[in-house]
Amino acid sequence: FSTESLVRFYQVAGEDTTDHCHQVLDGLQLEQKTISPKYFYDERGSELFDQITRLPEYYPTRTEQAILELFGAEIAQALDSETLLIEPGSGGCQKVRELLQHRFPAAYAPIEISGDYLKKAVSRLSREYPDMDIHAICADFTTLNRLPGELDGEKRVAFFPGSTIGNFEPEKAAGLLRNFAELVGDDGALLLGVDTLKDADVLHAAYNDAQGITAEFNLNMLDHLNRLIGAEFDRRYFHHEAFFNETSERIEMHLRCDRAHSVKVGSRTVDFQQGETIHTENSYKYSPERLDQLVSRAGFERQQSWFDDDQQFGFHLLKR
Ligand code: AVJ
Repeated sequence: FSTESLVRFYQVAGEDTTDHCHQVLDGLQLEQKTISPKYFYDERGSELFDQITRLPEYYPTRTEQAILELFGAEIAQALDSETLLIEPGSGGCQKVRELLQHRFPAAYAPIEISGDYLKKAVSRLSREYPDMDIHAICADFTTLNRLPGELDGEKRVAFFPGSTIGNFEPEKAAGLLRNFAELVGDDGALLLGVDTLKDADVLHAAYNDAQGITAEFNLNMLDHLNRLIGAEFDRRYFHHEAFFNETSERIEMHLRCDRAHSVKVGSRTVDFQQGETIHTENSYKYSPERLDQLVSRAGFERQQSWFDDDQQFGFHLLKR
């Protein structure tokens, strides 16, 4: 008799050619300068994102939470035949608790790139859910396409909340979902949390909050890169911009340069014109039609959906 569940750790060696300096320089060489949103998230960035999720204007996180609170039991029931729940990018394993409390699933496999974060989250979970097996996988979920062999026999469902899928351009988003399809196998499923296409003013406000936290989050990327790759960005020469791109149905975040100057990045110098921008993030908002397009491109079928009353956010159960 044990009061802690069985925990296994898997360290999946990534192609650690993640040379951040080269990646960043490649993006700054483009006609439209671009830096990946993954560089938002140093410790300060994660803290700022946490603050964003509690802002009055930022509806996605609290709406998603409300849907899980309202329909968690029903969702867990719909997934009842699955035995293993996989969560790519699980972070602190907070959201999944809304499913776990309904005694689902028998086994949980969080996939998280930060090993320390993963270990802490999992040791807490194992005490709270002593009956559940935990397979903690330390890996980059964007490149992981198979699970440790011993998990092959389980019937698998992936959980991908937070509208993280919205960060990926349509082609990449379909590729990522196809990757998840491989992870869950032929009779597997995917529970996907997606932000809905809605009134442009509501979207605009969510990314231009009155307290300026989103602006700080955006600018913090420059400080992060200064530390990470020894760049010499001066944040005083840039300001936050976020707008809804109607054609692409996405929020775009940019850092706009207020005066011409040059920035040392590693061994190179990057020139900035006054008024040009660094594109730091896309956040796609999905209409039902666009979502179904994406889902079918990835080889899934939408089986069931759960929304809040205003259809601001949705969870979608996708089957192969
Ligand atoms: C974590 C990608 C879902 O796109 O809304 C919040 C990130 N950026 N405010 C989003 C974010 C600016 C967020 N996601």
